[in-house]
Order: sequence, then C-alpha cells, then structure tokens
Amino acid sequence: MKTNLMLILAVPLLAGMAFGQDCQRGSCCQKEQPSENPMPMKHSMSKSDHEAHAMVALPTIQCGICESTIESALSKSPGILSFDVDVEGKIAHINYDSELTSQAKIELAISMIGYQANKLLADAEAYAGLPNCCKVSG
Ligand SMILES: [Cu+2]
Repeated sequence: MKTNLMLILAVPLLAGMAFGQDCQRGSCCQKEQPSENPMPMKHSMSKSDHEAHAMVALPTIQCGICESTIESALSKSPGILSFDVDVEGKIAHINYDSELTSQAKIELAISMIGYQANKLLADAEAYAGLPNCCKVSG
C-alpha cells in the first residue's frame, strides 16, 4: 500500500523532471536576449564630444500635449543633442552638450514652460497658462 502511494507520487515528479531537462535543451526555455542597445532617442538633433546624459523626472506631465510642449521647448534649447519624453514614465531622457548647457539649465527651461523638473517646481505663471488637461488634477 505504501509503495503504491510512493509510485503514484513519484511518477508525475519524475515526468516533471524529465520534461524540465528536455526543456533546457529545447527552445522553449531560451533566455530572453538582454537588450544591449538601449532604445534610441526619439528626437535626435546633433552629436557632440561633450555629450552628457540627464534624466529629468516630470511628475506633473499628464498627456500628449504636455509631451509636445516639452519636446518643443527642448528642441529650441541650446546644447540639447537628443531627447525622449516618456509621458507614462513621467520622465525625460536628455543628451546634452556639457559645454553649452547643464542639467540645471535644462530643468529651468522645463520649469519656465510650466512643468516641474526633478525637484524644481514649475514656474507658477507658466503653469497657470497651460491647458486644463495639462494641469495636475486633484
Ligand atoms: Cu498635457
């Protein structure tokens, strides 16, 4: 009786192990390729020998209008080489020429159009002029 019970338990276990081993050789368990190349920047204007990267948290952005407003401001700012504004992640990745601008200047430029950039709060007047859909609801 005890042996039979052992057998009933052992068979699926062994089958599972065999499947597991087979799986390691087969294609179903292939590891995902780690992405070595990060996503290219959506907007790329120029290159520089003094390229630096800034990640700017944009906690107050709400929609596509916010995105294009910030993109437009970035593309007009001196020293910005490429950038990517991620509305869902509420963050911007920005490559800039460290001889022409700085993270602080970029944050200020974003603040001046009405959006918080990292810890720098949005310029109150610019924020007041944003469309309603771009204001923080609450
Ligand atoms: Cu918006």
